[in-house]
Amino acid sequence: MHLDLATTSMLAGMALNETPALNTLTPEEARLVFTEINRSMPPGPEQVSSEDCQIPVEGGAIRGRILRPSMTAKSVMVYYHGGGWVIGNIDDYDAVGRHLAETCQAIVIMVDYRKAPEHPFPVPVNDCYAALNWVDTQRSKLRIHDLPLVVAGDSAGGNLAAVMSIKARDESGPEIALQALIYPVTDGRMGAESFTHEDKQLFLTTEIMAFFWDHYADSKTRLDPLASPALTASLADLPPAVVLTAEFDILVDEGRTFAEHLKASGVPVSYRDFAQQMHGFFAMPAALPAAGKAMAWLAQEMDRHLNPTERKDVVVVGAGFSGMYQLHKLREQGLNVQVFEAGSDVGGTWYWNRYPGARVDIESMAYSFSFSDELQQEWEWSEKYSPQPELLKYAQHIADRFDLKSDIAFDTRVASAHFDEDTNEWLVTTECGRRVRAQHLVMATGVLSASKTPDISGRDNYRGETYRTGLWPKEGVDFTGKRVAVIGTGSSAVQAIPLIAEEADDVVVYQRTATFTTPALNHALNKDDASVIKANYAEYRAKQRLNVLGVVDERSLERTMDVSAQERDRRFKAGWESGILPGMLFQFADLQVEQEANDAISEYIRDRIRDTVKDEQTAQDLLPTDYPYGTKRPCIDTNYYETFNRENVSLVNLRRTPIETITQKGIRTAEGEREFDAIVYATGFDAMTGPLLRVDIRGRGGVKLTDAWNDGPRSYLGIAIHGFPNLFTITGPSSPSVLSNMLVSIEQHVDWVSDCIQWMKTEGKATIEPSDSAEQEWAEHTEQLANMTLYPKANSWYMGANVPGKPRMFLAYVGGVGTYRMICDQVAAAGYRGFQAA
Ligand code: NA7
Repeated sequence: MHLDLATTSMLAGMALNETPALNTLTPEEARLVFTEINRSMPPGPEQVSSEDCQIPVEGGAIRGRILRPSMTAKSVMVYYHGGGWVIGNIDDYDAVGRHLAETCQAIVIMVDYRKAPEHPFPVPVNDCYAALNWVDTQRSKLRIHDLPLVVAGDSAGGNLAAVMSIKARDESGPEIALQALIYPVTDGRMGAESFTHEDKQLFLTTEIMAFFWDHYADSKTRLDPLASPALTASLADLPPAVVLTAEFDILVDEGRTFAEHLKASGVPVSYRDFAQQMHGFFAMPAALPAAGKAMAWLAQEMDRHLNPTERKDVVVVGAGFSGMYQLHKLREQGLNVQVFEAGSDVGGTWYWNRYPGARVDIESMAYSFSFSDELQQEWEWSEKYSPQPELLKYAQHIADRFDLKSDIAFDTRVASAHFDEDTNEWLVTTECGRRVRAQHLVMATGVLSASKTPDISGRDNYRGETYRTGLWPKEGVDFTGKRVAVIGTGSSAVQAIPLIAEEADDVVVYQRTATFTTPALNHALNKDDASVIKANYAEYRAKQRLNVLGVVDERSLERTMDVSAQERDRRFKAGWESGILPGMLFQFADLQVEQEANDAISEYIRDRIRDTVKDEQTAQDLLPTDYPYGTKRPCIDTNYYETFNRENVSLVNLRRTPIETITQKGIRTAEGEREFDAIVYATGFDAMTGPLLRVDIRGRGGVKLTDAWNDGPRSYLGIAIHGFPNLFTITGPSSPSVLSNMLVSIEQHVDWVSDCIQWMKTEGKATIEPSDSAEQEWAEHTEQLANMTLYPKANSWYMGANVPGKPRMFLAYVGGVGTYRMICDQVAAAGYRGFQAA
């Protein structure tokens, strides 16, 4: 016999204390012993409020206790305590009631029914039924209004709860939404095989059970179905049931058989036998960890029965480009998909980032979907780099064109996603309480969607207008005539500052780290140029897919220091004048690998800053000097450096004069306070992991993703996570993701995930997840590659360095989009090598 360790030591303690067997005592003595045992246990959660009441019953009144949980209650549970109808009372069970209230989020009403032998059957039954009716008729007085009614109990209390369900059905009594039966007594004949097992005679022995029955009902009356519910003619039309038994309990067979009969009668039943547990374990929540687990299971099953859930094949979180394409693709495979989106419309990044100047920094002809030739032929971009409103229109066009909106729930943020091992499904719950079960969960939550709360002291003091680039107001902002502070100088600020400066009276830029940016040379897109690409789009897309960054330009294979200084300058100039993001980086093969090569290109860019910015100190402050070019996300801009030549723009170098605090009127540094009408936080995102970790995701064994990723994100291919079956992350950490043209990476991931889901369907697989070792190998591979580059030299969001306390590691795959695609394809072709499917 393998009894749970905590239970074993508890039994040993009872033996040491020479706790007498209850059947050797009088009922009064047995009650005292039982009270003593309970008194030795710690009390239940204090935050539960408690109020005693009198419940009228035939010939008098009995005590009741109303225990209210600290959070909003989801049900009202009338609880009948155990004790063989002879012993126990609501004081003995106070801790149990409190734990139940908190765990199950229920208002628990404990009923102190009268006990045998003074009050044999049917008095306890009648008391319990009177209490049930009383609760139901006093709903408004008890402030329980429309909450679903649950009857619950353990042992003899489980018997009473089962009997209440039958009585309420037969007498058209209160509507019971659920019966929770904890190792219930169901059959007065005591004939189940488990009664004969030596190793099940713990805490409750056959002799003690006989002692209880003898006091409760004589040999004839105990066969009444209201004493032995197992003998009820029909169990049909009873409320859904949650039945729990303990492995080493003489009642295990009675409970299991009753659950089976309920099920066979068409009653929805959740049944679980708790391994290594003895009778009574559930009522010892403070002493036995298993009791906590059993209560959590009960809460989960209550939830399942009380709150109807919808059933889908796949839940997709997010309706940006990834979520939209994922929906389209899976629908084409005949699957039933539900998408949840926090915003009021599609578009993701392009829905939220509406700040002035927001635009894509990969050419639009490249940063667009290839999956539909009609779409890519018919859609017309107006500029080389499309502005945010046009990108949003593109997203809306796709939603309409492929009729996606009917399966997207907008304004709906997903709160949690828990994997249910019993059904191999994800239970997804939204903040507004919608619940959907689905075999697969696709997190299409984006990589730069969790706007970082700026970690600057005094932020809440400020009385002026406050804006965050990543959460920009839909109606836009008019800065005319205003004094504006911009904090941050990443890509968003680089795009926004020149336009804010054109509007505002005065702009002060607070810079912590100077940025490298090169001219975007944006222009209206020439129709003929677009037509040339469109005529050869298939070839163009094929090139993108195999390119390092997912674009069409090729990286030179030459090393920087192998050419003359003149040739280097010529190439750097060509890069500077190319007007594209990789224009500089693709000039040589080793710019992101060799420090000397990088020094050369970094210095070239610094020279251009010196050339452009007239004020010497400002120019000096704008020079990025403490990280290699390209190791923080390089920017491309329109008039960024030139903007610092404007009269109304100034720069504060926070390395010299850090922000001391935000004040009511502005910002104070060591050089004094400056007042502003508006502060714009362009302070970035909790990148890559933030969007995933802000959802309460729990995998096998209830393991939280936040715990699994405590030391940094781990996944296989950036797509799937060990311990989190059937969960897919589009452009997740340790995939090329932010180091690539996102649209190319999104299409590749969505195609791969869709194929995988199709494969599972064809092969009849219920689950798929990567093995621990495959994940480990991928982590080592990605780390090795990153360490071969200069990336780890920068305190960048690529390294998680912009969020205090975030583990430092390189968050993307640097091996290139093409190589990565080949690896993913090979994994699939080899029958999903590294994955375990069952
Ligand atoms: P980024 O690139 O993370 O830029 C954020 C900027 O805000 C950066 O200059 C930060 O300086 C600065 N920052 C962050 N916190 C502070 C505090 N507390 N004080 C002062 N300055 C601060 O975000 P973006 O939105 O510009 O761009 C994100 C990506 O979107 C971009 O790379 C493109 O891929 C699209 P730091 O460098 O941390 O010293």
